[in-house]
Amino acid sequence: MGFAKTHDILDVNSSLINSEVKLGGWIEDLRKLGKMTFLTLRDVSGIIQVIVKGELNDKLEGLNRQSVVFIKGKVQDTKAKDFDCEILALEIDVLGKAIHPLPIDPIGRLESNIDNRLNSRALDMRNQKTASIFKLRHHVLAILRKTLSDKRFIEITTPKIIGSASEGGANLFSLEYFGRTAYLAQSPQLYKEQMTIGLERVFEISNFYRAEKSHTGRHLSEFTSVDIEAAFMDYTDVMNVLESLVMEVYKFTSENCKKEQEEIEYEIKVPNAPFDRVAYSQVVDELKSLDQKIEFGDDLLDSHLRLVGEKHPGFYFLTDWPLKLKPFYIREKDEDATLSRSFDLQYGYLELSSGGTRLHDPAILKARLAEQGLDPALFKDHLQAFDWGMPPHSGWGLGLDRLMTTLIGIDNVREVVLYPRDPDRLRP
Ligand code: AMO
Repeated sequence: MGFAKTHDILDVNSSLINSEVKLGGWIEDLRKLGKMTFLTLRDVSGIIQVIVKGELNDKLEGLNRQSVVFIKGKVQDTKAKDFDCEILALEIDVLGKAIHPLPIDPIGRLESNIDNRLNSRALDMRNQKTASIFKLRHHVLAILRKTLSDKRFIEITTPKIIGSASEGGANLFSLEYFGRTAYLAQSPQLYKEQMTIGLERVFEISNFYRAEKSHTGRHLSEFTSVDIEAAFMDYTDVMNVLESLVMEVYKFTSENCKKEQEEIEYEIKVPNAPFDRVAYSQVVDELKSLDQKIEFGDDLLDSHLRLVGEKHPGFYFLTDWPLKLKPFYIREKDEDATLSRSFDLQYGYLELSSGGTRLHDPAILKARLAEQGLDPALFKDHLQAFDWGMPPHSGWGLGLDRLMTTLIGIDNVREVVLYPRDPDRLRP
């Protein structure tokens, strides 16, 4: 009979009664009642009841749930209260058998732990809860791309295999590259900055790599980063871009992804804007008033951020960090050179993004590299662009996986990543 569908199940409704349709999908349930079988068939779009009568039942003999079948049938009225119509099967082809026992129950009736689900991720995707998370992720990516394009940002793709450390950090994976050592990029930082000299406003949505031995719900060795860089913008301008992107993501998914919200049993609530802007110095004062041992210039520890997050739940910007805590490319504040034009976007205790205004004067940038103990010679390729008319520019990097966890109210990034990579997980 072939396997070209005439419809996705979502598009089969009572307006098609008496028409013939060809559907392909997976058997979610099989109930035999005498000479008749009630089969529920699921595809990516929905679920429908199929009635199998007479000799056609032989095709179902010994067939397990979750096997993939192709069914030609006639649309008819139904007595089943959950369905608008049903299919009377005319022909059935079994296209692929599911061998039982399956490693997890994809219907989700029997709860499986996250490790078992990740080990069988493709099967887990038939669980409507899991599928809905990835459909939501798809919509988030689409709305991010659309919103940035509307703001005239140009999408770029920078190399992931690089010849030297892009940000000077130690958390790089190295690999053998035709007899030399190469590294996996930890961020597109230097490339996106360089692109502002020709494209002005750029963005990238790609995976990046961090060799950190972190075992938390928010760290992965491979994560998806949304990055922007914009010429002629200051850090406050790119904060506004970030805020409007987050708002668009929440508004779009809350209004347009009702079915997904039902499946994950979570209602997406649009946050209030503008987000608070809280200076680092204010946070230090707040922590001191809570008897925390912290001085201006100290980095915020996890325990600090938990307390700050209790005081500032939801989205807020943490701004104006001490310059010495920031990477070499961040610019100081004119009125106080110990402070930087930088910010993190926080969701309670969770850091979602960091960014700032960059240094665009090559002499100051070289001096800053040296101050931070980095060898300017290693940044030769990058620094040359600063002699070709480098505009003032600002940008940020946003952890997409972390943003997804806030959107759907969970606390483990592994739930929103297809095949997460962490120090313990390299397969499947
Ligand atoms: P930063 O290192 O703060 O900044 O990273 C930006 C954002 O990326 C996400 N992120 C991670 N998510 C999951 N697992 C990880 N291991 C991980 N590491 C980072 C976080 C974080 O806020 N170049 C700068 C950005 C810029 O200034 O443009 C940078 O990479 O959500």
